[in-house]
Amino acid sequence: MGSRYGTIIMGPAGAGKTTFCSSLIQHLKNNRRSCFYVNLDPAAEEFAFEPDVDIKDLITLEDVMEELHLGPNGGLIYCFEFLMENLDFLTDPLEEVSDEYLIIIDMPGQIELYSHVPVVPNLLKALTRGSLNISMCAAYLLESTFIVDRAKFFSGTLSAMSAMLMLELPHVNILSKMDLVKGQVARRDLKRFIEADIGLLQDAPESGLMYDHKEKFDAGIQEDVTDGRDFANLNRAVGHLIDEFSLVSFLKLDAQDEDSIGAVLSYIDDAIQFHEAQEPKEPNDAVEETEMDGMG
Ligand SMILES: Nc1nc2c(ncn2[C@@H]2O[C@H](COP(=O)(O)OP(=O)(O)OP(=O)(O)O)[C@@H](O)[C@H]2O)c(=O)[nH]1
Ligand SMILES: [Mg+2]
Repeated sequence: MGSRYGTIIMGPAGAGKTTFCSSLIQHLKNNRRSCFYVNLDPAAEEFAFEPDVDIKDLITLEDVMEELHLGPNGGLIYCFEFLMENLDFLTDPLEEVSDEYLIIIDMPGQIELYSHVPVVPNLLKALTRGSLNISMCAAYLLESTFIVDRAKFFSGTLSAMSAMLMLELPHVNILSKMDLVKGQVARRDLKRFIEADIGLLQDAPESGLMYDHKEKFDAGIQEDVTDGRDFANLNRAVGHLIDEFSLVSFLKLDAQDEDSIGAVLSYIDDAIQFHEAQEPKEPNDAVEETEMDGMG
């Protein structure tokens, strides 16, 4: 069991990561819990809560792009490599954090970071092993509006799965911005998305996943190397891949809804065994007495 506890908030650009961090911090405050907020997005500008450690105090994306003539993505990778070379910047303050705190790490939205380059896995190894020994849960956010386009949804699901396999950490997948799809999707359909039901890939005429191709094929339009049947087979294979791992399901999140935040937090707490590590705040017998009073 770790001696420190944390969660790292990941997901594509604009998925609602920073908003979720703010709501989570507010929720922890409301429940008299302590948190330690780390911003690792070197391009982030505004925060509802001031980070306790901010990568921008070490390096900013703007400076890197200007001085090294890098684009935004190359610049971001450079920032992370620089962080790895100066890891004390992050690990020294974390050494001071005790086990009552929830460490919250806000990440940038470039998904290459989670799927292509080893910097994030290496960073997480440094945080979860050795003297820091942080018990860490990865939270991967995907925007619920993706549901409207099933191909987009499953492509997002694959990126969540890729992050999950690469990081080898306890992992929760979260469908964010649920308020935006409320009333637009039938409850039964929503359940299928929450469970990432692969049948959705096969019976989705409106998604354009295979019917568009099939129509063109039937009309003799040969613009692709594949025909509709190949495409359907490919979808089925991708579906089976997701299904066989049977790891991908989603928690629903509406960042404005306190109950929703509380529910997601309890999954994260369970995944890192936060509560098991907490010392009872009062002597045991005092707690028992109060319970007895309540029962009488
Ligand atoms: N309706 C709704 N909008 C949200 C919710 N969460 C975030 N947003 C909006 O989505 C936009 C992006 O939110 P951010 O929290 O900045 O997303 P991010 O993932 O941190 O974005 P990057 O750091 O740029 O990758 C903002 O305009 C938010 O106000 C939500 O639960 N509901
Ligand atoms: Mg952000």
